[in-house]
Amino acid sequence: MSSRLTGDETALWQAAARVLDANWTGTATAASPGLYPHQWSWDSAFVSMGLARHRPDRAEAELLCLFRGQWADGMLPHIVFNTSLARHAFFPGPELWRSDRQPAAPRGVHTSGLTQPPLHALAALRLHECAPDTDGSRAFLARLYPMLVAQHRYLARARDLASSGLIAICHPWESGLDNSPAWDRPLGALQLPPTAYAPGHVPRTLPTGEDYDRYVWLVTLMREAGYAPEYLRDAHPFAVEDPLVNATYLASAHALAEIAEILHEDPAPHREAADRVHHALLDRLWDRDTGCFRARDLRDDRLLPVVTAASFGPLLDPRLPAPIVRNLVDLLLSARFAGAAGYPVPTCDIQAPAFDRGGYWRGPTWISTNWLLWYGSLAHDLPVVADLLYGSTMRLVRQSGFREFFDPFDGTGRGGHDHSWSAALVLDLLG
Ligand code: 9YW
Repeated sequence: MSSRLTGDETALWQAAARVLDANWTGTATAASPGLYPHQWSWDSAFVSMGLARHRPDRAEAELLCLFRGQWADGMLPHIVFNTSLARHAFFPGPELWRSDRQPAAPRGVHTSGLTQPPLHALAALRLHECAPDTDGSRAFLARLYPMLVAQHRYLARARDLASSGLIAICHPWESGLDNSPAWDRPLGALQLPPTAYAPGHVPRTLPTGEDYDRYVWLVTLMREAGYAPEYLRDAHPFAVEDPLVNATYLASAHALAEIAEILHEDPAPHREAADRVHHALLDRLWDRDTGCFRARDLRDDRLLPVVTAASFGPLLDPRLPAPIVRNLVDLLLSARFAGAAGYPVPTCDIQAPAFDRGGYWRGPTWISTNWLLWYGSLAHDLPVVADLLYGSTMRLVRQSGFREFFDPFDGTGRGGHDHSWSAALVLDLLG
């Protein structure tokens, strides 16, 4: 804990550390007690950044435990199941994914067959930057580096479905913003067979109903195709290039280059990869007419209409041209986002018909997306935006605790309590 914290900040820091201690399972951190009892991929990246400030040993263990679930082709799954829990602690559990039947999946650990935003190299670099023991942390980086390289190689080889330089998500869960209104159109276009919904699989949390049937059906298709890259490229009905996912990919490619330098490896391939994403983001996802980034549906090669918090993701690109940064800042501060929300940043354009202030990723403010935009704002030397996001995030947790998400107008906490990334990212923000 930093010695320059005020008394109030110290209390907040200690409360956040208590949440991470309580959610530590002995080998990793449950994403949310009760609600999400396993290890989620991008949650773990965020959590390790918080643990780096509190328990550096656990920060390293957290990432290594997650990478135990990495498949032989480099795919880092979005859930690594805690096998010591009851089989039905969470739906969908291992029985939906059947990773045990996939030759590339690791033995002795059950995982999902999807990815999530690849923030892990960025997290690993942050761990190193705040490590008290540089030699020990360099050894940790050396251990993780080949796994991170394999993760990025998988994404470039198997997920650049349009050979555009951008990676595609093949399921809304891969975006991390599960029920974002951005996915309404591609989900609505799916032609589900009447038997697609498996009775008895009752969704246990938001979102529910028809969307959930679609989520499960998409997983079934991927599983039946053996999660094969050729199937994803040629036949899978959901394929979208998302600005936030690609921005995390780009930021992590830059982080990989820095890690390579620390380890005296060649950083050039990682810088070239980041460069490709940089150009492709501008060529394919920047919508000049409306002055923002949008996701591209690869199945009809059109930009998706709804503007969400993910549209600001490219702020994570340190080379984003200044006029585009200005456009994004204007939109972020406008009445469509921060300008009308007492507790920014809402996950969806407030003026969009799909906006829903309590609807999970359809409107509420989340600490994870706030942190990403805060981090991007710092890289572009935007202190006003960075202070706004920092202040809003601190007010949310002071008022409502480390909740899963929050009402963007009055800051009411919603969803799970003691959510791990909410606590971890507050530790990172407090520094
Ligand atoms: C699900 C764990 C996960 C996050 C996702 C969020 C939610 C639940 O919780 O997903 O069914 O997978 O949407 O981003 O990683 O916190």
